Amino acid sequence: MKTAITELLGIEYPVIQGGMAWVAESHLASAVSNAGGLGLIAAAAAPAEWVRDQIRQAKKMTDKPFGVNIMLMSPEADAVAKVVIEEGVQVVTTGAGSPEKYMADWKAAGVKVIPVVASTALAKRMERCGADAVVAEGTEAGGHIGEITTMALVPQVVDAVSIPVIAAGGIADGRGMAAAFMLGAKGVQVGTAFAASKESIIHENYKNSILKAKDIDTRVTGRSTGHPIRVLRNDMTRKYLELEQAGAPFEELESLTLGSLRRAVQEGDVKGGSLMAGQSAGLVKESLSCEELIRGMVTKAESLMNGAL
Ligand code: TUI
Repeated sequence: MKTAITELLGIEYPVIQGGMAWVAESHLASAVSNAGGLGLIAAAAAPAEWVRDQIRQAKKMTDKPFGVNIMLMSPEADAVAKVVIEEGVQVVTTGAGSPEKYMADWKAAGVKVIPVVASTALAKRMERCGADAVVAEGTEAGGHIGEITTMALVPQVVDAVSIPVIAAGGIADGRGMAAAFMLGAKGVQVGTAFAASKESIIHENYKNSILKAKDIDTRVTGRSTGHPIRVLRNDMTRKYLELEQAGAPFEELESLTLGSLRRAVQEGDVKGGSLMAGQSAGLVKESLSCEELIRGMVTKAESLMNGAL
């Protein structure tokens, strides 16, 4: 399946993995890359040396291209921005901010840069400062989100820029992939379905929560604090949303979520943890290998499009 994204990244299928904090580490990233997509290691708020180690681990497990996702609100972002250059990482995706200040150094080092955007304004700014492509991420996605739906955002970003656009948010199968192509995207970013995949290292409890989730089971915490985060509903979100509704101070809300993603991923705390997941969780019914997932998506999308690509 050849598109501007497979050509840009030198990969077989136009499927990139979401940069999921605590979830997207070297095993998952190398599995996605070995299956013909683009795997990503999520730097999240981790120390830069952890990211370096993960890059080296991934290189041992795959000889295909993979990338690093940099969360721009992290205090380690400057250090991680250097590590990706030092380690010869081929692709960087970014989230939760604008990567403008790193762009010149990355471009000079030959790193392909694909910022995740949630608006046409940021997409245009990213194109102007040299981005190779953008991920247009709709509000259906898990984790930190924007306001606009994938269906409305993707074609508007496609019209706003001339670089290739990757659609994200709510895509977990070949139908979503075909729909994304119809909106003008040249690739898709998939998060939740990879988090639930066989190679994903997340705790079984977290995986099972994704597999059991129904369409209406996600909630958005932190709208009032300016950091909206989509997660699966549980005791934590019930408490959080009650407090948020009652106008609780920022510190009290923060105390509920501090360390909560790590507790979900590593300890399987599905009651008090932050089970970040997108609205596509209701579509994810079994834990497939990354290869089964990608092959299945691509085969279905191709048959739906009937050779239209
Ligand atoms: O970044 C994500 N998703 C994430 S990051 C994350 S880690 C985190 N944990 C706790 C609090 C905050 C973050 C979990 N999930 N997706 C990409 C994304 N970026 N979605 C939306 C945006 C975004 C939003 C505003 C990008 C830029 C932006 O404004 C930047 C500007 O300067 O205009």
